[in-house]
Amino acid sequence: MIKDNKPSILLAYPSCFHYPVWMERLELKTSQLLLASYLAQFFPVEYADFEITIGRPNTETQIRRYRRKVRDFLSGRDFDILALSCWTSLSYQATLMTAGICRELYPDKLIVVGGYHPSARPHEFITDDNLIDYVICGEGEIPLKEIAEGLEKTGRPERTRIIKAPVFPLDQFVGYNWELVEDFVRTNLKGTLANIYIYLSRGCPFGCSFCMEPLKDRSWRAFPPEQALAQFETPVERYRSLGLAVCDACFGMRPGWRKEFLRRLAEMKPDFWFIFETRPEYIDEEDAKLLSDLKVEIQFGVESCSNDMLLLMKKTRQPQKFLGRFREVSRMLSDYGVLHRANLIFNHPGETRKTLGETFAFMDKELDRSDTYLIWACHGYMHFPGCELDTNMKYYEEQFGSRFLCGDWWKDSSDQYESSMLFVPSSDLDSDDVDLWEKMLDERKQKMKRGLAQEAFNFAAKKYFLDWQDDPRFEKS
Ligand code: B12
Ligand code: SF4
Repeated sequence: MIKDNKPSILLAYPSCFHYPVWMERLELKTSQLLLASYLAQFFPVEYADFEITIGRPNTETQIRRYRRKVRDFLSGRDFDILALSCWTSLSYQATLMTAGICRELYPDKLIVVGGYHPSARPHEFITDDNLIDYVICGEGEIPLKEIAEGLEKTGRPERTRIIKAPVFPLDQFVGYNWELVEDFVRTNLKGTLANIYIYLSRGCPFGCSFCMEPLKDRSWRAFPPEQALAQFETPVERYRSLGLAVCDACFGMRPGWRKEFLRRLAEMKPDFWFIFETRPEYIDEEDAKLLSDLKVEIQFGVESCSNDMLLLMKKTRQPQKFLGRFREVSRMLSDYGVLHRANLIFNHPGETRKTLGETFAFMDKELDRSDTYLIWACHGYMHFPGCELDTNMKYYEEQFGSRFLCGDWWKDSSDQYESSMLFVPSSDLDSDDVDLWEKMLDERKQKMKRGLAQEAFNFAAKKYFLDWQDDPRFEKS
């Protein structure tokens, strides 16, 4: 029975199946906490995360155990709405299984799903038995509130309804309510969070081909700088965190906001690591100076150093300018001793030997320098649904001979990490040449170590390239 027209919401992350254990990340799901913090103003909300409490099942036996544990958890639990966060496509199978268990136990309870996969593929949640009541595409705050408010009157809809969420407006932003996860962190994570991932803004005006962000509202909305900094205080003190990563899609897009935020951050002199990802256009010398006294790592989504690839990736309309800016900013950050990382995606559809050559030629110029603070983070393209590339596969197949061999991998029981990369970027990089980028990268491994300043080398050896710790240059501290 719903009490005082305030249905209680169980907001759960169902975990993911068939994802390699070595990729295990047990971070707190802060986007889910942010959603819970908003809803908790109006309704009783419980936060659950089966990835942390049950694990990531990979085998049939582990999945049977998962089913049993979820059933035990839901049995006799007091909630009116089960809200499942199918945050990425990796959680598709776990979401359907958890919804199924809930339905077996409680034919009348409302089940809602939201997150990136439902936003990308809402129809995949429509089943013959109308297992799920609402599928929310986009930001969940407003639709969930409206659904909960109407529940007593309307009950379960006859058929699954797909709802396109309106943009969540800035004037309704609320800060993180850490009380909602206090028991959870104490019971399941020994009361500590070594790294905290936090969101201070939403929205990104760009439309990169491989990214799902453009499916959400593109308008940039941020907590005012003072309020943004206040979000750190509780978790850092309470959970003895060593690092705080701002995970915004487009950190610091507005110069006025960024400058005030960084000035206040510098005044705060935090003793934790501060990590954020941004674009080279959004860092200037004034920012670098402010950051130079802090423990900071800036990550740049450079993606490729080939003009053709950057255009194809829709990263920028002016690739030469973009790369020139990155080079300039990176050298300036090295001069100020600020650690920074360039993220590159290799084998994006359309990649050829020529574009690989262009990227490595750009890298070589930077690798020939000494005492740098630039770390290269290189990864092969992973195909996730919902981005431009996913809707335009035919174009890439016809234009470049790309071959998407992964199918709907999120429905399979093979290793989903490997499956999402089953893919040929172009007819030029088919067969044995699919791995050419890895070979070209291997040839540069020594240079990647040698060019780094001592501090940057130690940092990279501790965080990214653990085998570098065997290098005589590594200094333990
Ligand atoms: C930050 C981030 C991370 C952080 C997460 C930190 C954390 N603890 O929260 C880290 C680095 C750990 C990460 C890891 C991965 N990520 Co990531 N990540 C992002 C990123 C940049 C930002 C998301 C954001 O801005 N959130 C802001 C908050 C406020 O919004 P939100 O998360 O979208 O949540 C809202 C809605 O989704 C919705 N919602 C969420 N849950 C629910 C539940 C219900 C019931 C409802 C109604 C609504 C709802 O409401 C929320 C509030 O408005 C996105 C997008 C991008 N630009 O690249 C990718 C993105 C989500 N990541 C992606 C991927 C693929 C991954 C990895 C698989 C990468 C990898 N190879 O390992 C892993 C998987 C991690 C996992 N555990 O499953 C993909 C997912 C694509 C897909 N189709 O599934 C994205 C979209 C990037 C892309 N390629 O387009 N990621
Ligand atoms: S990759 Fe970054 S810049 Fe590009 S659309 Fe996604 S969030 Fe925006």
